[in-house]
Amino acid sequence: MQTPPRGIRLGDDVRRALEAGAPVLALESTILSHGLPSPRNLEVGLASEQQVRDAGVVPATLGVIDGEPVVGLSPAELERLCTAAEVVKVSVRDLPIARAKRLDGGTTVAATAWLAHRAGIRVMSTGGLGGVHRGASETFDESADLGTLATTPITLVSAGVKSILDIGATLERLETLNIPVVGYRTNRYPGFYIADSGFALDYRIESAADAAVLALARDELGLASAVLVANPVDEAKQLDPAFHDRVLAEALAAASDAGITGHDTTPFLLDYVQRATGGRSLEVNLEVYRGNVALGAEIARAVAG
Ligand code: PSU
Ligand code: MN
Repeated sequence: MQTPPRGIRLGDDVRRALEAGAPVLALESTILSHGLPSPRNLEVGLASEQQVRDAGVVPATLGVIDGEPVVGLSPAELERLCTAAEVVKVSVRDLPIARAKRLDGGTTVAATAWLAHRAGIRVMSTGGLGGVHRGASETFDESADLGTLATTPITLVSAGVKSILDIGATLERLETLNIPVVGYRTNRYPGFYIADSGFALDYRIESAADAAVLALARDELGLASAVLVANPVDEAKQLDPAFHDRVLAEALAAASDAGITGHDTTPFLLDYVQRATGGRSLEVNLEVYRGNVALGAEIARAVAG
């Protein structure tokens, strides 16, 4: 591996694994700092890392500590991002600001993918991707995840985007940005809490090995886009679709009433849905995430060959 880029600190396990060409899986931390309630967030952060280790892969949870981007947070650092009062949500545009101001931050999919790629990591798992927000034709609110993934060659496992977003528009933007999306054993784009968002996918893969072949093909062509692997939750474990639609409508109305906009939108809606479903959506969320971590670890092994 090339020397780690300046300005990024690698955890010891991660550095050793990358030097040895051993499989590493990158994990984001906004899902912990801003997506899940405390103390579940820390439990999930630690359990996910253990799940990755049990699969024979080195976990690298990314975050920003005192302004410094860290690839492979220590347990104490993970705890700090899960519990500290002042933890900002750090996307790529926030990295220089966090550094200059020495802030602590949970990294979004965009910032995590970008940093992980710079560190030499090839596979990452998350819960749900950011995307195009409803009403974006007026507000221009589209997650920086999309633009960043267009130029960051990593393989990313997610369960699609949450239905708080405009899923159709998100898929259109992914196409425009030349980002390949494949369903894992499905031709339907998953809707995070539900296995089928109602949108079709053109392509599917059947195995982690297929994902590795796809990443290699991208590399051989000299393309820089991420490869998105869309991994649906088990239908038996999904949120009831009718219940899901009802809560979603309420959450969107509440956000509008409260005048929530910009980067506060995602955390607000997710928190609303969590409370309005009495924790049921949280259980599905965690199930989805476990599934994505498991598949990401498998793909990390396949990619490391
Ligand atoms: N979607 C989720 N859960 C999350 C996020 C997205 O289902 O926690 C987080 C991810 O870190 C993602 C970010 O990268 O929110 C997107 O935020 P924005 O729309 O402000 O770019
Ligand atoms: Mn936004």
